[in-house]
Amino acid sequence: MIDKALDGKILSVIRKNFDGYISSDELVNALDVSISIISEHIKAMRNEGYDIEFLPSLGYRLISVPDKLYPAMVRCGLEKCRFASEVYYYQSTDSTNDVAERLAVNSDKEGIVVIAEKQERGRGRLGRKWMSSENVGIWMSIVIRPKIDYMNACWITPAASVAVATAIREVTGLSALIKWPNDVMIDGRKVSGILVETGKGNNQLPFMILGIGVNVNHKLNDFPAEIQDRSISLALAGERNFSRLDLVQEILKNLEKYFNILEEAGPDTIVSEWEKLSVTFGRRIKVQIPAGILEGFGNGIGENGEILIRKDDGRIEGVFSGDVIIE
Ligand code: BT5
Repeated sequence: MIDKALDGKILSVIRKNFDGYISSDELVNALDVSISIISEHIKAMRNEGYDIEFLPSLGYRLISVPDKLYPAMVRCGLEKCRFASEVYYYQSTDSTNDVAERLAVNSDKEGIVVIAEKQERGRGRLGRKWMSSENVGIWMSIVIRPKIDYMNACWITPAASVAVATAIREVTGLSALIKWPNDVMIDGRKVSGILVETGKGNNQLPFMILGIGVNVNHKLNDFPAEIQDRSISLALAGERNFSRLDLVQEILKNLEKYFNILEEAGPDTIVSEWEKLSVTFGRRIKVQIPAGILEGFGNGIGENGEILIRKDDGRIEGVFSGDVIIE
């Protein structure tokens, strides 16, 4: 029986020496297990797509990792990140939010991460579908237990949007912007969506599930025809593929950063980052609300996370739920 946790340890030791070799003796000393167990693991890892070279005179060297979001790779270097305490991986599942919720109900842990290469029933808000093609995107849910009071719960989605847009900018250099309430856009098309759901555990402790979808290496045909004109992937925008692993890790690091700031200092930083990244700030927009359509100029975000619209009569109106349409 292969102990998968050892994969992560082997990876982090070999990865530290990314440019060089690590001898069998050094691996044995660092991991405190026998060389036969280590070589058995390395064989299994090669079968999963890791390219690990071995030269008898020098030892092991990591040449490349597979384009998969395996837990050992996601956690490598993030061992202390509060949003990567446990990582669960599926080739395919219904919705990572549902899996995360089942795990959260029986646990009091924060930072349980569920990742799937494909979702059969990925969802957005209000029962909408989220298209989750296989092996090209990030379909991930994180159990969060933010230490904030009820009044600040409205900042969870903006904080997550800032974290995702910032991570995309850092890894790809692309100009990702935020469209209220939960979209990340590039070139006016949606590249990422965020879905926050709440629940209560068997221990009565409340939790939130932060579901994040990012279109990474999709070609146009990976999107169903009905959303091709509104969607984009990072690869389509940047004209090259990007590492989903780098993006996942950067998103988790930025989530930790912005949630820590939110908890320690309140929403001011989230508001200013959000306004810097907002696609609607100062632009003419329409907002679809249950009562119809509201028109005006985007005027930022209010103190309870609502979008502010300056109407043509000069009055400012706040909208708490709806969808923004940019003219
Ligand atoms: C969202 O909802 O944007 C939230 C999406 C959250 C998806 C993640 S993936 C991991 C986790 N597990 C889940 O089951 N969900 C979360 P909303 O704002 O309601 O937008 C939904 C709309 O976006 C749809 O009605 C489509 O028009 C459009 N859409 C669907 N799939 C898309 C995609 N892959 N890329 C761009 N737009 C898409």
